Amino acid sequence: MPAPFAVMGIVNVTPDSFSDGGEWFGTEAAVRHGLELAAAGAAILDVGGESTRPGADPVPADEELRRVVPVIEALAARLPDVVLSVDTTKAAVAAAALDAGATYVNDVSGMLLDPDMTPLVAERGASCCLMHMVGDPRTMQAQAQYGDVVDDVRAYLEERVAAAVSAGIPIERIDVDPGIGFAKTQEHNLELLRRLDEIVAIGPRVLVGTSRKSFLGRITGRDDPRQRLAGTIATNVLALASGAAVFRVHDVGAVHDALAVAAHVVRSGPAPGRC
Ligand code: HH2
Repeated sequence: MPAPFAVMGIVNVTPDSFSDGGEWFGTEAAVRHGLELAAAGAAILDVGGESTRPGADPVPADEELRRVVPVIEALAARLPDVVLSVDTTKAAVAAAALDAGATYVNDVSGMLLDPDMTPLVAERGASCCLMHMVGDPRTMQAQAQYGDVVDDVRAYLEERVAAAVSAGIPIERIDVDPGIGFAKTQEHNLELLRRLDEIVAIGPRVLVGTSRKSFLGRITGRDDPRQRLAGTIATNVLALASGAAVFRVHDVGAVHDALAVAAHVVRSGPAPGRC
């Protein structure tokens, strides 16, 4: 039986990502890291060339392309069974990544920042993740204001899914993500995880990205993001129990094994579809 979850390994080709900025900034190091993550159990590799941490400066499209395209090309040649995702909000970057071998577009703006993104994903038959965020990474934390955060995120994602489907993206190719840490306070993040089943009820596969994020450090007192693996595992296991299916993480091996064990306890039915 295939795993009832997919681990998405993070390959940040950036100098400034919040937890591993600069570690894999260079084609060779990033490709080596991607190969290691695949060997550790990643079914999807998410290659990004622009940090989305709060306050991050935007990266011009040509620079983002220069970072991600050679990495995706090399990984596609070496890993035919791994889904390659590009983490971008720019259609030009997504188009070049799809040409280079990616088949999945992870757009933290829910395909709202670039009007060319939805038609591109539809035309190219790609899969995608629609994430909830308000504003952009420079401004988002000031916009963490909701009536009921779960109701508001759910309504937003339902609207983005409907727009994507009406533009021609089949629903089976869409994942949704509540956007942990994006325009959210500590309590918003915890409430979304507590009531994740309400996001799962929207229908598409749910992706969660809690890996090493600051809300974990606020609870555990771990200031160094690399010290937040235990918190990452706890949140991913709880999310699996609530019905999430895709887990975006830095520490693939440990999270994969934790999810594999948890899945044997919480799920006995068939896998929820593609990776
Ligand atoms: N989080 C980050 C980036 N992309 N995509 C999705 N779908 N969901 C997430 O939660 C998510 C995401 C932030 O993490 P990271 O890539 O490690 O940091 P940075 O944006 O600083 O590169």
